[in-house]
Amino acid sequence: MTKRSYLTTPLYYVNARPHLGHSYTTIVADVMKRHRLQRGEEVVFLTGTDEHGEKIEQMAKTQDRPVMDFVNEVSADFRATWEKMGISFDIFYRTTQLDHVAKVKHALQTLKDKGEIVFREYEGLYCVGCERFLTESELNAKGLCPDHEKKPEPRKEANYFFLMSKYQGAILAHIEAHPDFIQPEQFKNETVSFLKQPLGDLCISRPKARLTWGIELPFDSNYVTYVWFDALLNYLCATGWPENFDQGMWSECTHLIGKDILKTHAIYWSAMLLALGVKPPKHLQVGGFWLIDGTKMSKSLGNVVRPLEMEEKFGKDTLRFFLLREMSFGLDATFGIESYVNCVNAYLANGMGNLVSRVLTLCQKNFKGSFPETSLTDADRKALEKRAQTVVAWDKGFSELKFQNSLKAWSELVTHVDLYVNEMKPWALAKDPALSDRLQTVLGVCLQLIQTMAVLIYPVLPHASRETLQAIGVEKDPAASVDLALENRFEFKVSLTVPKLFMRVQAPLD
Ligand code: ME8
Repeated sequence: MTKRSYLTTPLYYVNARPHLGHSYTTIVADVMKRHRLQRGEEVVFLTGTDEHGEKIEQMAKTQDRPVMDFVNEVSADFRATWEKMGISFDIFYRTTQLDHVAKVKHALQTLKDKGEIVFREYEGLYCVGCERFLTESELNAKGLCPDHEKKPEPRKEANYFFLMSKYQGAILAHIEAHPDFIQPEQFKNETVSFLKQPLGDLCISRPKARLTWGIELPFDSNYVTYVWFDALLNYLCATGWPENFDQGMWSECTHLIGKDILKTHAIYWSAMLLALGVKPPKHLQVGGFWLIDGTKMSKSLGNVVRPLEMEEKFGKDTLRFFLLREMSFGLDATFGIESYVNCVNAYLANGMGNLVSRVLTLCQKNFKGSFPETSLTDADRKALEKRAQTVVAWDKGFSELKFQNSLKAWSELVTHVDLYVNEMKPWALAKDPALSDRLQTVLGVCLQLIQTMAVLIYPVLPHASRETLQAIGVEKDPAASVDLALENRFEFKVSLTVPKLFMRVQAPLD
């Protein structure tokens, strides 16, 4: 039976335009999807936008625009950015879509009926500037709101609470019973230590007096739903829950997120699911932050890098390669144009691009289209062994979320072909007509190795992969099956034009 899986990114807030931080998580999901498709799996990939809440309402107000117009525009920008970057999402989910709103209300009513949601007075320190309650630890040394330099006022507000604290033990037990639920390990440990402290209940409503841009509570029209309670449900609703719940799809669900939203996913979401009688997702895979000058790249800090601009400047798919090569999944990494430029030049322009053009130029002059398997020498067979080894190392990297290791193994294959060419000196063989057969074999081995290199890299560099295969006359689609990577071929119709895969680039001077 075909293995099915379900991959999700966070739903991004529409109070800012897509930046490099968002694209990292989205690219990782896309690369994982393409990798799985090549291995015969069916994959549903969900991304989308989170469109309710105070931040968004405020942002629309500052621009003096109707909130719905504003969220439509920014959501469309996210969608268009991912489309232009070749992100192969299947579902683009918006929390303002009507079916979502209805399902969130259904979830709320179900939990209310089960006694999992209660009405309580809440007393705390309220900052009018922030429009929210602050905790003691958020205040500065003078006891003021650090953003507004004002003393927050004690206020009583009645709200609805989801009895999350009840699930503390059950979440811990789930984590223990499923050691690969939260990955990498450090985030599992962080969650466990957080769960060793007392866990409070979750306030899931906002009075309409201070927020209207949200989903109205089905049991009290004076309130709207807290944005996280609304947004997290997207993952489940997209599987057809509740009426057409595709349990198979849900049971193979992986959420890819950044570490900033670990608590909401590992704890709030797990508790919500357990209360609804649904198992938590199979995996929560947590990435680190892209930093600029030592701080997190974020819209509020204004230090953002736009993904499309990067691709336009440095070449198609180069951002995908760079982000996966540069960041060890789960740890922070620093974004720098210099390292981007070095990476493109070293691995793509001088690496893959140069190799393909070197071998193809030699083939155009000297390759007659085929070579017999029997002509392979021990040295050739040894050189070809690297293909299977690279496939194993590549897949191991993916299964351990160590994309860097996969890309390192792949770059070693590129270097390996270069060394094989240097050693076999096809240009010297070409000078002696008596060595013409040997020359065919040497070039044929290079083409077989290039075939492997192109098929393997497909999830990360889909364009360069297809162009390379086309140029060596391999008509099969690398997206369809990874078996093509190790398919032995003794005939290649090399194209008459050498593809220019990657240009050498320079960092802008400014
Ligand atoms: O949190 N480095 O949305 P959001 C790496 N709407 N990843 C980054 C990043 C950076 N500098 N900046 C952002 C929300 N990200 C909620 C989610 S889900 C039901 C609701 C990525 O727009 C990373 O994946 O703030 C992070 O978790 C996400 O964007 C936060 O996006």
